Amino acid sequence: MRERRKEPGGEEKIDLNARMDELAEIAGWDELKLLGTWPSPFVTRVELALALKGLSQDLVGMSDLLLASNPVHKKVPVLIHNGKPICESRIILEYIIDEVFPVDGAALLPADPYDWAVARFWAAYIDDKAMCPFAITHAMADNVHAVHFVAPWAPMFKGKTEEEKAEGIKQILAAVETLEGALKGCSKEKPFFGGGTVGLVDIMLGAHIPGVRATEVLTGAKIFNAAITPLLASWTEHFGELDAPKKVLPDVDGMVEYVKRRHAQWAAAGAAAAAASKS
Ligand SMILES: N[C@@H](CCC(=O)N[C@@H](CS)C(=O)NCC(=O)O)C(=O)O
Repeated sequence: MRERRKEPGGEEKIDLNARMDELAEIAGWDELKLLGTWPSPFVTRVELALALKGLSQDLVGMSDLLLASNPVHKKVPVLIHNGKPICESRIILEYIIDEVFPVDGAALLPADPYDWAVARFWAAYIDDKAMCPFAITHAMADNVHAVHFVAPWAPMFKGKTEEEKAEGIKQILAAVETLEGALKGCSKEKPFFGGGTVGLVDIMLGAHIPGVRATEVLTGAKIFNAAITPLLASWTEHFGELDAPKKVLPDVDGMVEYVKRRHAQWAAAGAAAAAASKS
């Protein structure tokens, strides 16, 4: 609301900050809409960043709006900020963190440019090399679902032999050990990759915690193992105690059920396709 105050004995004075807020409200500058699906870790990242910034948004499911907003990849998340779409979770995080809401809530990127570069390096490592228990590919047109994995998770789930699966697990554990080293370097003996508070890397990796836990339940493999990666094990605990993850992270049991259901659907679809090709 516009606030006016009077100078003692003077004219009515306009409070400029309140006026800016009022204009933003009229122009809809702060309208946020998040296109996403449960339990996508990429969507969860954005929800985490928004929650950590104290921002709220409407979550909108996959629809024609997705095709219109992200015609290149047709993937969620898409953040629509005042009618303008921003695609790709890491880019959305940087937009939320750096570009548009830099002073709201906690700082999520380090002030020091070198630390910032290091944080971005590990954010890319998580996406490109280390993490993605599963990502759901949703073919919008015919509603056929398939799944694609980020190496080295494919052999773990899709390996045809026990040796192939064991090799997948070995590669995942090697990536997790690399992340243990990253945490040691970035945290400077504090609990998070961001130091005393969570930052970009914590959000990127934190969104995968439920998927990792669900994978542990489904495969019996211990991925965040306190005996091998103690820093990451205590990081998951500290992270899970924060309000934003408590509010936003999907629950592990629900995820396990979801993956089982999806796997059954894909198996049935595969069997039906094989039968059709024989007839
Ligand atoms: N690199 C993308 C990955 C997003 C992604 O894979 N999203 C999945 C859901 S987990 C999706 O929308 N898939 C739809 C499709 O592939 O058709 C990001 O970081 O935003």
